[in-house]
Amino acid sequence: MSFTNFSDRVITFKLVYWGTGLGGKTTNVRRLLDLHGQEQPLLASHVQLELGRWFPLRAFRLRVFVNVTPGARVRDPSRALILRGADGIVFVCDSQASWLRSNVDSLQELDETLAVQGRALAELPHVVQYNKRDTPTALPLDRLRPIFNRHGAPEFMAVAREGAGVVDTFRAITRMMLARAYIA
Ligand SMILES: Nc1nc2c(ncn2[C@@H]2O[C@H](COP(=O)(O)OP(=O)(O)OP(=O)(O)O)[C@@H](O)[C@H]2O)c(=O)[nH]1
Ligand SMILES: [Mg+2]
Repeated sequence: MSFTNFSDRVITFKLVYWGTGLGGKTTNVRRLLDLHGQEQPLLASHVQLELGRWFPLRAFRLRVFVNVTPGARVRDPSRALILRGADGIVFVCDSQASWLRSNVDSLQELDETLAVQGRALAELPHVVQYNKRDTPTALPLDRLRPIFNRHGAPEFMAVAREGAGVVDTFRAITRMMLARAYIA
């Protein structure tokens, strides 16, 4: 849940990158740290990005706690803990054909974990990132979209390793979280 500190004039969000193991979640976050001139921790699983002031809430500085879920196949209860109270979710889909099943499992686990927490993806700010578009077996968007973007969320193609699509993805979800913070 976003938190507004009126005396310091900072709005804080919790953002979660969710997706299959090796899909490129940590690569996204490391790129974001570089772009914001922040140092790279050993593990970039839980980092804090200082964004400055964004239109239209110029009176406040934005701070985003970015959390990356460990994506290994085995179910890990820490993923539920990380997800709890998220203001926004980036679902990172590995576009490679051989990863289709893994992506499906990951999305199903996201749905189930949210349900246990009394929430649903359809009602949460979220975006879908189709990563690894540079790989030879990357599936066409028409194939991936019906499976991984059932709620018509903003979606982005990415080659996170080269930085492509990383910022667009992050800006979109941050705008959605910001809008939710003062509208809803
Ligand atoms: N070809 C290609 N490789 C990528 C891309 N993005 C990330 N990778 C590589 O994919 C591997 C896994 O990336 P990570 O960012 O560690 O993936 P992750 O989702 O954090 O994985 P877990 O921490 O295991 O859940 C690394 O070797 C990255 O360099 C991409 O767009 N294209
Ligand atoms: Mg990782």
